[in-house]
Amino acid sequence: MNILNKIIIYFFLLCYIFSTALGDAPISVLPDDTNALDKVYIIRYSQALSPKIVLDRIRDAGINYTHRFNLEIIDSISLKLNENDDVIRCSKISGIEHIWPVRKFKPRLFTAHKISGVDVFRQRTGFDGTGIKVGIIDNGLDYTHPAFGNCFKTPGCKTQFGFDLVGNGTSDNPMPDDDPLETCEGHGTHVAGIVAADDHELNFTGVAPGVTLGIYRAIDCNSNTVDDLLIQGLQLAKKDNMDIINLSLGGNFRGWNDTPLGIAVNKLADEGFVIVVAASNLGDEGLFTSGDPDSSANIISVGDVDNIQYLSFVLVPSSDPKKEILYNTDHLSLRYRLPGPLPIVIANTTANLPENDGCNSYNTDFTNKIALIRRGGCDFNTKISNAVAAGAIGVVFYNDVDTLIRAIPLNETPDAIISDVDGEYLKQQIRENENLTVTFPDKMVAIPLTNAGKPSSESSWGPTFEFDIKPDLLAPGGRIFSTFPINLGKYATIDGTSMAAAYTSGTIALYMQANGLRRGNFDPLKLRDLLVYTATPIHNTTKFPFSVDKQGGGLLNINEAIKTKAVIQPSKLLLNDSAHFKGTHQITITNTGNMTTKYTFNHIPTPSIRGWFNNTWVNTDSFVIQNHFAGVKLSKHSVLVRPGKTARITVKFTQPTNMPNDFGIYSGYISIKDSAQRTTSTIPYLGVKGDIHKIPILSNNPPPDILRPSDGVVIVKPNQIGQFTFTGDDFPVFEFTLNYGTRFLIMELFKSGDFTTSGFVGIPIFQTGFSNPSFQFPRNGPATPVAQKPWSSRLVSDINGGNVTVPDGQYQLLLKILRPFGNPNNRNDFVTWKSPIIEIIDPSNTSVSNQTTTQTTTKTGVSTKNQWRG
Ligand SMILES: *[C@@H]1O[C@H](CO)[C@@H](O)[C@H](O)[C@H]1NC(C)=O
Ligand SMILES: *[C@@H]1O[C@H](CO)[C@@H](O)[C@H](O)[C@H]1NC(C)=O
Ligand SMILES: *[C@@H]1O[C@H](CO)[C@@H](O)[C@H](O)[C@H]1NC(C)=O
Ligand SMILES: *[C@@H]1O[C@H](CO)[C@@H](O)[C@H](O)[C@H]1NC(C)=O
Ligand SMILES: *[C@@H]1O[C@H](CO)[C@@H](O)[C@H](O)[C@H]1NC(C)=O
Ligand SMILES: *[C@@H]1O[C@H](CO)[C@@H](O)[C@H](O)[C@H]1NC(C)=O
Ligand SMILES: *[C@@H]1O[C@H](CO)[C@@H](O)[C@H](O)[C@H]1NC(C)=O
Ligand SMILES: *[C@@H]1O[C@H](CO)[C@@H](O)[C@H](O)[C@H]1NC(C)=O
Ligand SMILES: *[C@@H]1O[C@H](CO)[C@@H](O)[C@H](O)[C@H]1NC(C)=O
Ligand SMILES: *[C@@H]1O[C@H](CO)[C@@H](O)[C@H](O)[C@H]1NC(C)=O
Ligand SMILES: *[C@H]1O[C@H](CO)[C@@H](O)[C@H](O)[C@H]1NC(C)=O
Repeated sequence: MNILNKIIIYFFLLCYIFSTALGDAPISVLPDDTNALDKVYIIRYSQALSPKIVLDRIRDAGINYTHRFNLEIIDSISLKLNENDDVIRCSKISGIEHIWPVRKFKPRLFTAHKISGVDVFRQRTGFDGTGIKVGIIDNGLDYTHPAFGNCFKTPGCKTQFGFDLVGNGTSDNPMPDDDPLETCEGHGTHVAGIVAADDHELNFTGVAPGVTLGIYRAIDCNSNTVDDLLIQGLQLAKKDNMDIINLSLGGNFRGWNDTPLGIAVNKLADEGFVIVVAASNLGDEGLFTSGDPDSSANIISVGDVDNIQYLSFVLVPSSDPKKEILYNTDHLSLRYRLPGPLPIVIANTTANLPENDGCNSYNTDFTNKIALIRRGGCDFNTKISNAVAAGAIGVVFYNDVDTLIRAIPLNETPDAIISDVDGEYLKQQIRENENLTVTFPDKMVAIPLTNAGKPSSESSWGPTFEFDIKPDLLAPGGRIFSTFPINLGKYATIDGTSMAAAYTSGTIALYMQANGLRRGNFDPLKLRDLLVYTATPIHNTTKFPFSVDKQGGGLLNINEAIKTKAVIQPSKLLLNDSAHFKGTHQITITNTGNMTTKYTFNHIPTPSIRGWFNNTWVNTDSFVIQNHFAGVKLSKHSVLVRPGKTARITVKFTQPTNMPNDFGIYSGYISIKDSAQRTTSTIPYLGVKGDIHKIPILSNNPPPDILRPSDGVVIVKPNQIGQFTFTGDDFPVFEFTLNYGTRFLIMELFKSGDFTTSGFVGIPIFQTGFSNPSFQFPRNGPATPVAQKPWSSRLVSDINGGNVTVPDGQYQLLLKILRPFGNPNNRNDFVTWKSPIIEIIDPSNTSVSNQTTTQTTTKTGVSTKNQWRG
């Protein structure tokens, strides 16, 4: 390394200097401390070592720890340490290569079917997934449900593998045991049902009822999980030799994939496992909301489409056994826990009901009765709690407007909603007969959905920060009926990309069985490609499909996947942004059929999506959708290909001419019609209009600032002075808004006004006990406007990697953010911000400053302003 380079790195990546000079392992800091488990870390070691050697070295260094898991697939262990600074000591141990805090996830499981030809395929072929092993990493399974045979690991049982990584503990303090039975929450039972239910009671089957299940319980009863549990789940699924591994976390939009979880899923995909991951459920939050690990390159990321219909149920009043009142519910607990007949009472008998019926506690006694309550005024759960407190065993809501809504949120108490008209009818019946009862018979009525077969609103928009097309495809996920733990109602109807991922896992099982595929005898990436180009683009209007950015290849289509005899590479054409525009692509098509065929090529454009206005990302409802299309030139319009032969065509794209350079997305498909097989493949393409490198990655609206949590004072102006004693809440919180994800962000402290080496003081040690560099921030946007980093102690790491307490005095923070596609060794690739002056004062002498803090503004509601979505 030449001297100049050394100096540049010294200036711009001080912490790297001490990592490389002293061999310390980099410690990644999370963008938000609230997402980390306290003092729990994933520690990656060099491949030559083993967990035991590393644990010995850590103990020999005098560090106390509690061992959590060995994560061999990523050459790592996870530990809980005793002291904050133990992590810094760990980073100095030889053989340790990287340390990550363990992130907490709150998978958005329930942001609340029959489409895509699976029925037809099963009827026609008789395939049901027999012989294929599907590993489900979720929150367990109520295998006592008749749909799963009330068995576990016994001969002939559907569930042959499994483990409980959480046990009677929580994700923070797991107490693993052998039995992944789950009766507390329901998500795992629901997705397992979508894959594999075989229920003779309601004649309900999952997509592939013949598969063998492996159930790895890694999410606790409060719907929390953490990285190391999920990775451990992946590892067990690998050990049990699952063919398909399915994982879902509708996470925060980080769009990067070199997190521990991202590394783990890519590794398993490389080893031949099919990994199916739910796209995030952030569809409302605009462009670039692909998550982690669903942004990983080699996995199948699945978004969802709404079902064509959903199931309503009926209740019958004793006054008229022929009267069937339709009710909707997310889970069928009225039917299965309270079939009736049960007395029903009007909860509030006041004549003119206020808006907020049931929002306060009752004086009446509803013991062993169903309470009839009007909707409105407060949330359903509040009303249910009040009714339950008065003794009610179930609640029937009636609507306050003239419709029947699809569902009400899940609750432990059996509940349902009926229309306002039926509500008034029931009230009349009760007034006429104080002993009126209702029954909840076993009857379902299918109600069509208006958005049937269209992409669901909750399904995230891509692309990834590196312009990959994600999701890869869509599958049914909106309003999906499936199994549920018996004690929670036995069946439920739920929405989400999780359901779509489960649906895809089941469909892949059918495909694998039909083609004799097993792990090891095929390339999962080629299978992913096949599913992408045989998926069917979903049309919004008769002319145009929805943007590729929403639907990837389109709706999963097993019949096309089975039928096609075209092997096409690549399955996605990535055009990048305007600065790195890649306009020329070659497509190869191999005819694996036994007939000569003619392939005919066409261009199907999709409307452009713009979501960046006034220097900020807007939410999806403010998108501008226009007919800006790429120009496409094909080297041939058709080609004859004999059996076993390969054709090549060249596609030359030009960017849409009339589209502004404001980071909008243009996209479309190249379709390939096969005359002999009568199949059509579609290859999605996508580009970003504009130069993302030039995006103002650090927003000036709002500008970065320093916040004092104790009084909400915000210090913004460059020459302002913020005084801090670092006692109690009196410390600075750095706030900034990122308009794009960054791979690398670092904060350094300098003596006020001196940003040279001589002014360098150190790198602040943040709450979780260690210093920068911080990797991989997501972008901000209306839903998560600001990133915050609280610096709560006076500690910084110094040039030797040791810690020092900053003496009283005046300092400034330098925030450095690597631009998109920037080179961390090039100073010009960083955007920087110099903070207002931070004056550290002795708490015993609070009047040392000669200058008073001026021009401050006060923020209210500080703590609510920046919660990263979990
Ligand atoms: C480790 O824990 C033991 C027992 O709790 C304690 O005696 C010892 O001082 C601890 N060592 C360190 C380095 O913290
Ligand atoms: C800082 O260093 C001192 C002495 O080297 C050590 O006692 C202390 O535990 C360290 N604290 C942190 C947070 O690293
Ligand atoms: C977990 O808790 C249940 C109920 O309290 C108990 O029956 C079971 O034995 C516990 N399991 C383990 C492994 O401790
Ligand atoms: C399930 O199917 C069987 C045989 O087709 C039929 O007899 C039974 O009534 C069905 N049950 C339900 C709940 O539809
Ligand atoms: C019942 O309605 C009356 C007004 O009509 C209201 O004052 C009272 O709070 C309601 N009771 C409950 C428990 O909501
Ligand atoms: C309701 O039931 C109670 C108790 O069984 C009985 O005393 C009362 O007469 C009944 N009321 C009517 C209207 O049938
Ligand atoms: C769907 O088409 C309608 C009518 O042209 C258009 O207004 C709307 O923006 C389109 N939606 C999407 C998501 O493309
Ligand atoms: C061609 O393939 C079809 C279906 O794959 C098969 O039925 C047929 O026998 C094959 N024909 C020849 C000549 O191999
Ligand atoms: C951009 O800002 C201008 C001026 O405040 C406003 O009129 C316009 O509606 C904004 N555009 C969008 C898309 O928000
Ligand atoms: C405060 O004023 C004194 C005397 O005027 C000066 O020596 C000192 O440096 C000042 N301190 C600060 C923090 O500005
Ligand atoms: C995989 O699919 C969904 C979505 O990722 C996820 O919620 C579920 O837990 C996973 N398990 C199964 C079988 O699908």
